[in-house]
This record gives sequence, C-alpha cells and structure tokens, in this order.
Amino acid sequence: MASTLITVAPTGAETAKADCPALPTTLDELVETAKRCEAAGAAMIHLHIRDGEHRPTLDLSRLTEAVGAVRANTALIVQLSSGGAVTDPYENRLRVLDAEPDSCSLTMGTVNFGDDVFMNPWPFVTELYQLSQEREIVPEFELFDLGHVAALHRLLDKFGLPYGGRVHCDLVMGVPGGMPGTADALVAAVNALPPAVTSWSATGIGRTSITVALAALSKGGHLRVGMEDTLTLAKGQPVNHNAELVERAAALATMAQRPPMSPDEARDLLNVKR
Ligand code: KMH
Ligand code: ZN
Repeated sequence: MASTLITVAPTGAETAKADCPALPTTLDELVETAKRCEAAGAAMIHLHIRDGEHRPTLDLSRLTEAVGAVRANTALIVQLSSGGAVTDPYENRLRVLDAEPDSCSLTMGTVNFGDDVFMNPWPFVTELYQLSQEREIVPEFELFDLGHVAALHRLLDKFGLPYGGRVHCDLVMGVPGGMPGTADALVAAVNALPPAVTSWSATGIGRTSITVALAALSKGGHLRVGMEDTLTLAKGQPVNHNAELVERAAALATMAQRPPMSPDEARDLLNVKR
C-alpha cells in the first residue's frame, strides 16, 4: 500500500515564545517534540532553532547541536531551514549547510510574506543549490507560488538533478503574498511541476491547513504540518503540542488509505545519505 511522508515543522521563525509558550524553542523541548512527533507518524523534521532568549538564530554551533540531538534521539530525517527569518543575511543562510543536515529547504524565489518580503533572488538560489549538490545534502524545494514552480524548471534544466537523484518539493500555501491555500491552487501547481519531480508534499498556513492536507492526499501528495505553519486546531482551539497536528495528519492519511511512512521508508523515497 502506498504511504504518506509526514514532515513536522515544529517551531518556525515567526512566532514569539511569549505569545505561544507551547512552541518548542529549547533543545530539550525540541528533542521531546521530535520523539513524540516520530511516535505519532512523522518521518522528517523541518528545523528552525532559537537562541537562549527564544529568538530565531542561525548560530552554527546551536544548529549542529540540534541536528546531533535529534539524530541521537530519533530516526527522523533532519531537514534544516535555509530560509531562517526574513531578516537573516544570505551568507548565514548558506552556512546552515555546514551543520551537515540530511536535507535543507530551498525556496525557489522571492515572495511577499505578510508585511515582510522573504528574499530569494536567483543568484542566491543557484548558489545554495550548487552547495547542496557539493555537500551531498538533499534539498526540499519550497514553492510558495506558481512562479516558483517555473523557477524550479529553470534550475533543474540548468544545474541538473539534486544530490541523490530525487526531486522532492513542498507547496507552501496560504502565506499572505503567496498562492492561496485552496484545492484549485494546489491542482494548478501540481500539474505544472517539472517531470523530474519524484515526490511532493503540501502545507497550508493557518486556517488553510486542513483544506490543503485533504487536497494533497486526494492528489497523491505528502503532508507537512506543525506549529511553524498552524497554531490552532480549529477556531479558538490552540495547538498544545506539535504531536496533535502530526496525529491529525496521520489520521487523515490513514483514512486516505495511505498511512504514515517510517523514517526508513522516507530515506528511500528521498534518497538521503544513510
Ligand atoms: N521563515 C520564513 C521566512 C524555510 O524554512 O525555508 C522562511 C521559511 C522557509 O520558513
Ligand atoms: Zn521553515
């Protein structure tokens, strides 16, 4: 039976700990979250980390420590965010690869991001991509808009396949400034993906979470969930732990006759280094 890759994105860079105490921001909270989410059905973790004051950071020693701690306590595929926060300079975002994760996110273009702009100019995208090839790190292409899908065609045409030979994308839907979190937008984006794409997931920001998950499962895609993207289970019902979102995704996937895949199966799917 086909199965579903569930990625958990537990923290992000946008929400303040003071506004959401349930957000995992310390190393202990991260490890506890990773273990519970793995038990609930996650196979990959998309990581942003925080400093001692719970602020987003790309500090290399903290990143390396977080990668090691998740690896020591779970079998999850560790994907580091190369997106960071909107204020992070390009050189720090490139340096994330020095922490030697299994995978890194790689956003395929600039996008308005609420009141901010998430900057991903073409020279940065190509430099990060070539670095991922050199370092043997599997990228996950983050597609916030249809233009990012077009840019992925261009990247693969010019620079060839990623390390490992698989092409895995994540549709990030419902960001104010990006494509909407609707079934119509998902179908349009999926139908436009390059033929080289071997797997894709989708995530719906905020209240688009369930719509996007159901559309993704219906269209044969995988799922990303987590408090980076969604802080409520329903109106007025806050998420108390990332595992609640993973459990819900696992239940939807099981209902769709595509139960969660193990980290080991996910390693085969993405062909990350073993
Ligand atoms: N925090 C956003 C500005 C990624 O992780 O690669 C970017 C982001 C995407 O979250
Ligand atoms: Zn992220």
